[in-house]
Amino acid sequence: MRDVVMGRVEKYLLEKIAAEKTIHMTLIDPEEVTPPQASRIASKAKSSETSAIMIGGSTFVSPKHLDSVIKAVKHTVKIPVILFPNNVTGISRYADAIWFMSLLNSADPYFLMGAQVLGAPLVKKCRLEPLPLGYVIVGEGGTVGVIGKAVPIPHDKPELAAAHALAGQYLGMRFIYLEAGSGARKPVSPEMIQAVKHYIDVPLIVGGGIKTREQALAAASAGADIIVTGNLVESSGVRQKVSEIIQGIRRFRS
Ligand code: 1GP
Repeated sequence: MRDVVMGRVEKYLLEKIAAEKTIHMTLIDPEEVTPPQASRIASKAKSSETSAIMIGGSTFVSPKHLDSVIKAVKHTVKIPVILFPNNVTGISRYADAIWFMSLLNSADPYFLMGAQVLGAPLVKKCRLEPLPLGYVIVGEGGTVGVIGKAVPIPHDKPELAAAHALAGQYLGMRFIYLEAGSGARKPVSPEMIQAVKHYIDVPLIVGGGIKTREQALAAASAGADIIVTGNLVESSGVRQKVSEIIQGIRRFRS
């Protein structure tokens, strides 16, 4: 049997988390930007010390546009570009890696294993590094909750989130993502992050509705290994806004 070798991006993420405790990633929704805009956002986020760029959204974007956005970002920054696909159409050979994810609380088998079966051969053909991820939707769930036919976990049921996350880890997923939905009014609570973190050993990603330094500090202090922000970079002042989130994370580090 061939050993599963850890890829370059996973190694980079694990080393960064080990060195910095909590890291930040910037999510760019290709539907919301032109390639030059994506490139500017990536450059500013990088200068504010974001660790990687994630690219994906909840609805459809043309493969050609997705390719152009990724190429523009790759041309501008040297940090990893990781696909965050909502479907098979979210795959592009120009990225470095892909969150190879299953929506653990979807009621639709397509989002648990159907899309993955269709996408896996393409991921291999594109030589993308797959990062096995258990994705769990919490609270309002937002657009992704509707598209993914999720049964979102209520904010006041941290033990349910922990059970989902642990099941994901036991199935071999090497990252768990607690998602409150892009633009969520209420981000994942520190109590839920803490409960999940207590159960699992793999890195925990938290995103959805995080907009302030204090929210970033609360998520990092509760145990988030990776904090993702997306909406924040869709308006002006990207550098300042990402810097504030990273200041929150730093306050936790120190
Ligand atoms: C969405 O978790 C990400 O998938 C980021 O959410 O856009 O609210 O920052 P925001």
